[in-house]
Amino acid sequence: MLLYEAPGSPYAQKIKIALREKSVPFDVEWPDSLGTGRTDDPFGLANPRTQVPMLVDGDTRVFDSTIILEYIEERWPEPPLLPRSPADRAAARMIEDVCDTQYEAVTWGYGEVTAFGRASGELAETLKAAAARQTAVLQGWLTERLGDGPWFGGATFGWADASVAPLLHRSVLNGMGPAPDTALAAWYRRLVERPSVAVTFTEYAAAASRMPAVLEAFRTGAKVREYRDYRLEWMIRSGGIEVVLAGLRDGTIRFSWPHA
Ligand SMILES: N[C@@H](CCC(=O)N[C@@H](CS)C(=O)NCC(=O)O)C(=O)O
Repeated sequence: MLLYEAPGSPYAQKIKIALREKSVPFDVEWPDSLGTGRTDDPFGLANPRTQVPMLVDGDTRVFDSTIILEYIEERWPEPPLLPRSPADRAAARMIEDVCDTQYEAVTWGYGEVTAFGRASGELAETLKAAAARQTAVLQGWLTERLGDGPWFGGATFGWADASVAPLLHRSVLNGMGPAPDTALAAWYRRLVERPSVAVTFTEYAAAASRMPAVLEAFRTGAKVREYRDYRLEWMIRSGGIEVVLAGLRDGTIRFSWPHA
């Protein structure tokens, strides 16, 4: 089984954590064409959206991390990542959805400023301040959902924990982690001890050595950043419409498939 991924992708990390929790062996490939929108290689031919993660299981090809997570849960039911009761299952899925949409967009937007250099001076400060405010709101919401339990699903690690993990980790690395005396901070300390998570985060850290080449590919135009749905909205609502307009003018921003 093959997982197309990028080690820094929180969506891919969620899937790797889930596969490791279920002890399912898999190979990974970071497609060279990622970020180009090209559809003429095996990755692009199998997934016209040209987004990672994408799972190849024999003849089955699955894109979108939520659909992949559902596929994994149904194909390898043990140990289950979703809780049993309909209400608890809905709670887990809501946490995943908030992480995949609102929370991911905040961490991505912060990276557009700090790693990809999309803004400088006052605009950069405005965007970073928006990211900090929104991160605090989202972490407050997650803290309420966590309650007193060791994990989001209660006594056992599961679906919601795998979904929150990559994003809270990114916030911590960005200096926007939860205050040390909070339940969310205690959850994070438990989380990083978990083997499925520790390996996944180690792979993310190791990929830092490849980031200069990736950034250079975006600088030269070999790759073009995809501004899709929540990410585009984040940039505009946080005060960065100039970033979007400049990116469109200069050809350093593209939208999602279909490109016609
Ligand atoms: N909704 C998708 C989003 C996946 C996504 O946006 N992945 C990013 C990497 S974090 C990607 O592959 N972007 C394509 C590109 O930048 O060209 C999912 O949950 O899998």
